[in-house]
Amino acid sequence: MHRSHPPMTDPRLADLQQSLPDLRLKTDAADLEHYGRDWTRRWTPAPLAIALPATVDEVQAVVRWANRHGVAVVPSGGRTGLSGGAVAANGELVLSLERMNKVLDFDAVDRTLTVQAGMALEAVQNAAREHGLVYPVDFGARGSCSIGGNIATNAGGIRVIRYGNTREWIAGLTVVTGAGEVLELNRALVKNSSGYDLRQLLIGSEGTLGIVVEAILRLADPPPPTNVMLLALPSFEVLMQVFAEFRGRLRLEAFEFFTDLALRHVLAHGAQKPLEDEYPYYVVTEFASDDEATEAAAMAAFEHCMEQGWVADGVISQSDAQAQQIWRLREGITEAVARYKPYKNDISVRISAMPAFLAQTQALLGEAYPHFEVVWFGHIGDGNLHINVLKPDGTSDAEFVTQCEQVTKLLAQALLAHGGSISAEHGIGLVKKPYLSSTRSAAEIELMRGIRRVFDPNGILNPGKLFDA
Ligand code: FAD
Ligand code: 2HG
Ligand code: ZN
Repeated sequence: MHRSHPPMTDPRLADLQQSLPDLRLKTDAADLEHYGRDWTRRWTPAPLAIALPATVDEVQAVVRWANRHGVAVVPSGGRTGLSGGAVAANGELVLSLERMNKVLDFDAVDRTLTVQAGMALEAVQNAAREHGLVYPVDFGARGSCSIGGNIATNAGGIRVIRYGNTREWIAGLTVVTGAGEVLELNRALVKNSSGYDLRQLLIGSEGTLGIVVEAILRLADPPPPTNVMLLALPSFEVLMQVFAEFRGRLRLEAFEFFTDLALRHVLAHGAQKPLEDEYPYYVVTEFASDDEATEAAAMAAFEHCMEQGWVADGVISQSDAQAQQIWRLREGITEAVARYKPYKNDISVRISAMPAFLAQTQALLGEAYPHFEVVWFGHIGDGNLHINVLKPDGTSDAEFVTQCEQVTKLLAQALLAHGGSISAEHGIGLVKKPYLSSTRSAAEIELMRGIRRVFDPNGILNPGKLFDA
């Protein structure tokens, strides 16, 4: 087996290598660059080194070493995060879970899959399928994001409307806290009324309380056969009416939206044009369709929306390949706009507050960004909008971010007024840290700080992320 043991000039690393001779460490410049950044690409990577443990014991030993030397540790999954949570730009040790990527157990009675945290989401989905069940959390980064990262951000995705967020599917967790203790949380119990549920506290904690090393995942029955429909809408105002109509008649698996500008970028990136004409707004919806009655209900919903003038055109998938083509229009947006270094907003309000919030936000952004391309899309059925502002050629990165942050302040105020959230599913990380108080009260943030001190008394886990200590 090939193993690289780079010369450890830093005495702290020399100590780590000496106390854990089998631990894989990387310090090459290319590795520091690769593992030091996530999808945000805003910060210059500058980690001390990358540790790639293979066992829980190694993770624990690394955390104890970090406490002894006062070295910050950045837990790292697939680094597909969009909020800078896995960025290491200040001499931290990146602790990558990528070698801990195996299925540990399947239990047919409990209907659970126990996995190591570095396993990719797609590999988890495939493993569940091998047992005739599904792990239903799903989104575009499935091939490269890790289950540990999903848990640390409480990831959402395209099927939340039916299955909820990652939180719903975690039956148990093994974590190494910032203090270096190993905790086994909930152990797959269905009922457990024995005090604080620390498992839930760890979910969405963005690597600031503990390192998730293993997870027991609940699995679901496979969904019934589904159909996918693309709907073209003449205006934003009718979006929620179309949603109500489809939700009222069908068992929805997904209800997603995007604008014509999003579509143009995805088409320019290689997707196939779905409809003859162009329209300002589009919806992709997937719904159970396993008999004539559900097919008739889908047609009735479509026809009703056409009669009302809420839908102008549409197409329904006739094959799996066509369903995938339709999904590509929605799922391909993030990759298609990546070259414009977008400034991303990931916001949510209660579904019932969506129409009023949409109207206010459209007006606000129309005024604030007259010269920027703004790509709107998202999980509208969950009250979650992604607003990507594209950087124009010729504007420097710093100037662009400064301008966008002015607008985010206004957006944060609107969210505060509507009781919404500045981060629906991507996490706070570094990107949204200045706006946390638009979503959480001062008292809540102070309690979170206190909790962090209990789990991580020396503040070694992901310092500077989520909030400042
Ligand atoms: P990373 O980026 O490596 O890390 C994210 C955070 O988790 C960091 O704070 C990190 O320190 C922490 N962390 C990572 N692993 C661990 C661990 N084992 N223990 C403790 N902390 C850990 N997100 C959605 O919610 N819904 C979507 O629909 C969605 N679609 C996306 C589509 C694309 C194309 C891309 C690029 C991203 C998308 N994302 C989406 C964002 C991202 O994929 C998710 O946030 C994902 O959960 C991150 O997983 P990761 O393994 O890449 O985490
Ligand atoms: C999605 O829903 C992801 O496609 C990514 O959450 C959103 O790129 C984004 O802003
Ligand atoms: Zn999303």
